[in-house]
Amino acid sequence: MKLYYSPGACSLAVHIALRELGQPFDGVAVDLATHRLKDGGDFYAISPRGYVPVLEFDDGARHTEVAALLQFVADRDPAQALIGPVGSPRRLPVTEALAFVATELHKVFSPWLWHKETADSTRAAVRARLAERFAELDRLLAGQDFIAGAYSVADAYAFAILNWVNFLAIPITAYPALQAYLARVAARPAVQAALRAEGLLK
Ligand SMILES: N[C@@H](CCC(=O)N[C@@H](CS)C(=O)NCC(=O)O)C(=O)O
Repeated sequence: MKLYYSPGACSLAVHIALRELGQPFDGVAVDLATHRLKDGGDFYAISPRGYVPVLEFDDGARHTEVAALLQFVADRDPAQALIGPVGSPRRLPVTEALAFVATELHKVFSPWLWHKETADSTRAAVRARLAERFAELDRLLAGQDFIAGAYSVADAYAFAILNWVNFLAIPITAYPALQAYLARVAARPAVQAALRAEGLLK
């Protein structure tokens, strides 16, 4: 299995999940500025939208979408420890949180705050919406350690996206529980290993 990723991008979520569960994979780095692989290959030939992450299977099948890939990776663990069995009381909060992260965090940050051409008014509106979501998460995480109760693939996703505050210099000191949460997730050995493998940690 191959994971096409770009350092620090949303693909980090899938990378973390694979490492959390000890699932073997080959990482293939993509330069998102040029949409080229290290060997010069055209990433659009692999991912027509030009997006990471892509999981490629040994039979050549390729699949995308962070929330779907995380469910797939978590379900390959016989214990389903990072998601819970279908229909279980654990599963709904985890899949609910995956959808929340995808639509209320990931696609609020991206593409708006990553593109120079985004108008200042749009940038301000996006930051205001994110501030509301950060405040909501801060309230939630003041009462529990992880976003859906016990640590789950939703935390891998939330961490990958919320970690962008560091790249975008968005202060989060007003959200101490959220800050503590990010530190808690970052300290996990699998997260450290993924960050290191992506060149984001020395
Ligand atoms: N809906 C997709 C979005 C993936 C996405 O936004 N990927 C970004 C990196 S976080 C990307 O590859 N952007 C490259 C581009 O816009 O050309 C998913 O959830 O996987």
